[in-house]
Amino acid sequence: MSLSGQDLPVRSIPFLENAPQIDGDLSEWKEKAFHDGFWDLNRVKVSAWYEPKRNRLNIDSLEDTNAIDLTARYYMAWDQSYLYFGAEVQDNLHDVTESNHEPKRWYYKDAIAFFFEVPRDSIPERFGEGDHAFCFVSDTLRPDYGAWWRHGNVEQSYIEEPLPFDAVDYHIKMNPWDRSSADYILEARVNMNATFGSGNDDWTKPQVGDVLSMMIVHCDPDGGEYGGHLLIYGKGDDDSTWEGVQLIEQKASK
Ligand SMILES: [Ca+2]
Ligand SMILES: [Ca+2]
Ligand SMILES: [Ca+2]
Ligand SMILES: [Ca+2]
Repeated sequence: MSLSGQDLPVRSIPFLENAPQIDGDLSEWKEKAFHDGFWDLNRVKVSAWYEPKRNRLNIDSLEDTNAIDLTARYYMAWDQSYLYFGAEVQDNLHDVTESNHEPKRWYYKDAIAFFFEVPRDSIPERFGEGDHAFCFVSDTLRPDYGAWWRHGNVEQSYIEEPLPFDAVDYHIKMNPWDRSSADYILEARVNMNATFGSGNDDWTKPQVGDVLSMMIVHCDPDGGEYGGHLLIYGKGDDDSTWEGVQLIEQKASK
């Protein structure tokens, strides 16, 4: 859906001329990508989508509350085939295991999920047709649930499955700045035709001007139960709370 005038979203995802190497080093594309600074709980608290029940981090009784619990920068870009994702994360505790593990429970582990509705509409839906979440667990072993796909189609909502092997590539690099063994960089790409286009006859290749909805969910349980979450650009699974974002041409080089 193309919008114009006052409906145009504030945020935009730039096109990449050269495909990045998915190797855990974002330097070749991060300045050409969408990014808007560091996010932590204090910044989310003053955002329009802040809700204290969902947006919170676990405070362990033994935790140094002056240390960084979770701070991250997120990057996004696109080309004809892929959406590209990057994140540079400062974290105090690496936590990718849990006692009630199920493949779909990325939200109980250190993980970053990118939610999209394609194309954006104004109908409130919860993982119905057009809603997609691409969820990456910060596990360098890359288990088969490590890159997860929650989505919907005409008949069914909340379809939960691993991202198809040939639709995704990602790399997790731990402790990239020799600061904390829980710090990590995520670099990933997801094929749009294999996900947005899956089972959708109306799907057409992405073009400059296309408008999507998006939200980022960053999970940080740090040894606790479900609860360590930052929700950015949205309020939860209701896609009508997600912010609009437009695909644009490449950023002018500096
Ligand atoms: Ca790279
Ligand atoms: Ca943390
Ligand atoms: Ca919708
Ligand atoms: Ca953590």
